[in-house]
Formats: sequence, structure tokens, C-alpha cells
Amino acid sequence: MNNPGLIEKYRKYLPVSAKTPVVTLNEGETPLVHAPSLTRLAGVPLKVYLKFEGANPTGSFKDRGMTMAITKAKEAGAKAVICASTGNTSASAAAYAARAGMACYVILPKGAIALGKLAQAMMHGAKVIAIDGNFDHALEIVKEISGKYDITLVNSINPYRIEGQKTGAFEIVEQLNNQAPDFHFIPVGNAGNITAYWKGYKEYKQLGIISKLPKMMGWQAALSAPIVKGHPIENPKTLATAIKIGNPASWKMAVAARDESFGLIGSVTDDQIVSAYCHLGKIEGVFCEPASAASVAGFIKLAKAGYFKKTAPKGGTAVCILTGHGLKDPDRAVAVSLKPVTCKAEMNAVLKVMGLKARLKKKG
Ligand code: AN7
Repeated sequence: MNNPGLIEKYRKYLPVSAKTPVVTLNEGETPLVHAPSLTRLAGVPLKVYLKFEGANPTGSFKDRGMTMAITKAKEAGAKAVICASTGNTSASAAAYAARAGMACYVILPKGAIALGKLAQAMMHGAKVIAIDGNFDHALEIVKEISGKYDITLVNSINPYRIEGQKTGAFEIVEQLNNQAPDFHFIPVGNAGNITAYWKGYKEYKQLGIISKLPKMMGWQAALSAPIVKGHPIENPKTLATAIKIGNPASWKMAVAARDESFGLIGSVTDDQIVSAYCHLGKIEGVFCEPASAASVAGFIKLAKAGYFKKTAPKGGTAVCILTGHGLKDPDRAVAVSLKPVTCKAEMNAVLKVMGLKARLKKKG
């Protein structure tokens, strides 16, 4: 059966009515991929899964929130939406706004958006405005504009974004046969997603669908880690541009998720992020964007420190959220990989480059 999209599937848990004009790209139902190499690193028989949110229609988890935000904007009669973005929000907002017949304005930090995301916002017809400033500046500007003009803000401070994104937790529970994982690893930028997942798990616990809640394990990039440091970062830096955020909007909610779940919010260096990014690509066959690999980098950091040997329950599970597709940031993939080799259009030249003559016997 065709996936009807989140709103149809989880209608009874979402603030919609029979009259709500649903705007969907049939988002959700993303794969939960087993990652045996991460179990080996954990050093205990913890089952580890990757929730591949890159399989959403615009290639990131933002679609879960955007189907709700744009649907509710349409219901309220909005003609235009606006967002600040490190890239994925703008790609998703542009796509759903196009589908809803609304204008879309996206305010981006100049020169800090991965190419795939920029291409999406442009292709879906958004008005793209690049400011001489970072994401935090852009967010301040869009908050001011949406406060003064008749234009709907679709950043994650819009509560409908959180409502949509909480369905990620519902799906994981269903994919794990009505259980929450023991550990939920997730990258943290503006902190909407960790807030949404925690809300989703808590709602399923309240409904009696699950009996225990996961520990929320959030990860920021080391030089963009305001929550870890305990103060805003004026000039955040990281190659994981999606989470290059110095003053997260949902800061307090992220801290609440951490504390209520007895989890943690830690940081990983850009080197650790790239290492996890390459590990996933080369060992698990999963291509995510660098910011997404922060969740796995955090997992690997803890695994190496022996964390799971002390904390993992018997038969336990961990889920790492891979928030966006690797194709979002082709420049980074090319930069960290071996370059293609050029040679003459002759079999012998190709064989020489392959190193086959030396290594493999001829067939027959
Ligand atoms: C791939 O697009 O903030 O902690 O403006 O694109 O909910 O912000 C993106 C964030 C993680 C962090 N992974 O999620 C934006 C934006 C990817 C992301 C995050 C983002 P939040």
C-alpha cells in the first residue's frame, strides 16, 4: 500500500481535523537499517540501528515537520511562509510551499549552505536571500519579519513542526515492535528534533504503547556546542554546516529532554564527524550528510570509552538518527574521498589502473 504520509497515518495524534487541507509529499516510513559494525564497536551485544531520514521526499527529517507546518498554514489561509535555514529547512519549506501554492522566502547564511540544499530551494521556486551573517542572525530576522508581516514562520519554533517531527519516534517504536530503543542518538542544531522525538516517545508512553523511555543522547559539533558549553556561541564553526548554530531556539527543551531521560548532550570534533561519515559510507553502505553523522560519531566516541559495557541493558537497542541524505553535500563527499583515476580508453590501461594484472588470475 502506498504510504499516505504522516498526517493521514497519525491523524489521531496530530492537531488536525477532517477539514484540514493536508499538504503531503508522502513523507515518513523511512527505513530502520541494522548497523552490525556499530555493535562490534560497542563491545556488547547491543543492537544498533540507523534511522535513515534521508529517505524522506526532500532528503531530510524536515519533511515530517513541514507537512504539518504547511498544512496548518494553508488551513489558516496563509499566502506566504518564511524560514531561516542552514539548508534542509529551506529545501523542505520550498517543496511543501510549492505544493500548497504558497510563496516561500528563505533566509540563508551566505556561503554556508551545502549545494544540494541550495539547488532544492531554488528549484522549488523559493525566493532565496543570502545574508552576510550566520544562521542565528537569519533566525532573528525571520522572527522579526513574521512578527510584523502576514507571513508564517516555518522554523521549528512553529509548534506544528514539532508535532510533525514527533512521528519519527512513533515510527521507530513500531519498527522495534512496540518498544522504544534504550538509547536514542541524534544530532543537535537548533534543537527542534531532539525536542520532537522526546515528545513523541513521552506520548506513546502515556498511551501505554511503550513501557519505557529511551535515554536521549544529543550531539553538537565541538565548535558549535552552545548547550554543552552552557552559553551561546557567537561565531560557531563546523564543516557540518547543517548544525552550525550558536544559539538554538529550543535550547531549554533539549536540556529538558536530556535531563528527564537521564541522557546526555555531548560534542564531537569535525574529525570525529568525518570519520563516522566515512565509516557509514564505506562499511554500512549508508550515505548521510556530515551533520547526520554526528549522532554516529557520538555513538563511536562513547563505544570507544567503554560506555555501553557499563550501561547497555541485556538485549538492548540503540537508534542513531541519520537526519539527512549524503547527496545534500556532494562537495564534502568528493573532498573526503579518493579521486577518480583517468586513463586511456584501452583495456590494458584500465587493467593497469585496476591493478588486476598483478592481483587476480585470469578466468578459465
Ligand atoms: C541534516 O535546516 O536547522 O536540532 O535550518 O539539517 O532540529 O535543528 C537543520 C538542522 C540535524 C539539526 N541534521 O536539527 C535548518 C536546520 C541535519 C539538519 C539538524 C539539521 P535541529
